[in-house]
Amino acid sequence: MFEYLALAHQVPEEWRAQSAVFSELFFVFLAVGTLVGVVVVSYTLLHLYRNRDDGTDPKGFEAPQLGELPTGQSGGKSSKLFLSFGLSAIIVISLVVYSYGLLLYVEQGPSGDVADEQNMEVEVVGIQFIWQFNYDNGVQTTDTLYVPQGEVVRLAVTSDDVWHNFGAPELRVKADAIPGEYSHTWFIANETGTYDVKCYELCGSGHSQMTAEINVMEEEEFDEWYEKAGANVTETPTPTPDDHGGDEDEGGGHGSQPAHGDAATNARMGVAA
Ligand SMILES: [Cu+2]
Repeated sequence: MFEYLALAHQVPEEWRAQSAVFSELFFVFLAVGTLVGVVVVSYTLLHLYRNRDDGTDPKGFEAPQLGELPTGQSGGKSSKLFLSFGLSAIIVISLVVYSYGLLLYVEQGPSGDVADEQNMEVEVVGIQFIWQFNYDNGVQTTDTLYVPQGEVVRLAVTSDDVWHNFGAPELRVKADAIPGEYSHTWFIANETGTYDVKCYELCGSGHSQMTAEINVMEEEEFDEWYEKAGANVTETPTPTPDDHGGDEDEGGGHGSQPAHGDAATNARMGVAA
């Protein structure tokens, strides 16, 4: 629950990861909801007790009249009513403004000079039933997206055949993969390691096997891999969706995968065929 507090010191405020933003939204809504709930339930219980039927005649009790707002009454009833309306309005409007501001940030991603320098864009292509990743330097990988730690990774997600949905739950990343168009999203991974990717749109018989992983590497390690892989690329970079050729992996990109990736890729290809 307090994950976002721990993350806050690692990256500047305007650089917060989507996962941190969503954790904060969740925490704030949970806290406000709990507080309001406790107040409302306590108030209800208190009045249940105070106005219990103890056998005496309730003197001075003004029952609410159907269809009439108690505006004409002076004192307690009407002011309490409008106080509760007012408080509710303030809480709801504040939450709307607050969430809208945060969600705008999630839509656009970090901005500013630093963010412009330290970001990379990868094209993600969903193909029955694999995920393919195309980097700016022409490198193409299948099943594993390699990214550097602590950098803004922008994804342009599309599909080569049917509708898919690219999702990495731990990073709070999710984007539709629709043929002929691009969905844009981004993430920052603050810790190295691997994160699961799944397809979240039923896309055919191999849907459940349409998985991949995001491998977050230390920056130097990533740069080394990126350069090495880039040097092996002989074909023209940035293939158009028509170039993907269905299940067939392209020559240049295939060689760029680390050795352990090949076995997994071939296994997946077997499934897809
Ligand atoms: Cu799919």
